[in-house]
Amino acid sequence: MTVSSTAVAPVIAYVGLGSNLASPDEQLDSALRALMALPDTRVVRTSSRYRTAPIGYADQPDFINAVAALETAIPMRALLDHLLRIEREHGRVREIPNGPRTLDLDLLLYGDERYEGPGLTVPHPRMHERAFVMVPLAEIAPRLELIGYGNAAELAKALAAEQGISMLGR
Ligand code: PH2
Ligand code: MG
Ligand code: MG
Repeated sequence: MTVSSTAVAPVIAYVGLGSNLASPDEQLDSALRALMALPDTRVVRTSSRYRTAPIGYADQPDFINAVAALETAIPMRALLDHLLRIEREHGRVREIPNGPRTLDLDLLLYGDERYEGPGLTVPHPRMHERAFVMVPLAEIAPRLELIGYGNAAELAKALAAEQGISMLGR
């Protein structure tokens, strides 16, 4: 399938980054370079890195997580295709759902658009319940409002108190 890449008016998109295999910090360094190389895109904020306990499937190493804000004119589905390509270029293989991975890039938000289609729901349907997403997101966008769930900083504070997460710095 080909997805139209005709540039759209720039939006701020938020991307969640995660890795728990094969030198996670280097995976995130390399993934950020790949995001910076995207056409019609500027990486405008990147959060600190966080060490986070695995959620969903417990028997795997801790993750390193972060969130990046992109100002991008790439249409939403084309941006998803880029994220999946970058994951593949980092050796991502899809085995166990929620299982260990070299690189996970999740499209969390795309402007204020709401979208439900094959393989993609925006806003990301579980982001509001995950400290490993909300804490780095709130670090770079504390005043963001998640429709139906409230303010990013307040959500992050509540989730951080109940799930394991610790800041590692850059
Ligand atoms: N990603 C998942 C499932 N569980 N847990 C942590 N701590 N960090 C993740 O990025 C993560 C997870 C599915 O993508
Ligand atoms: Mg994910
Ligand atoms: Mg993913």
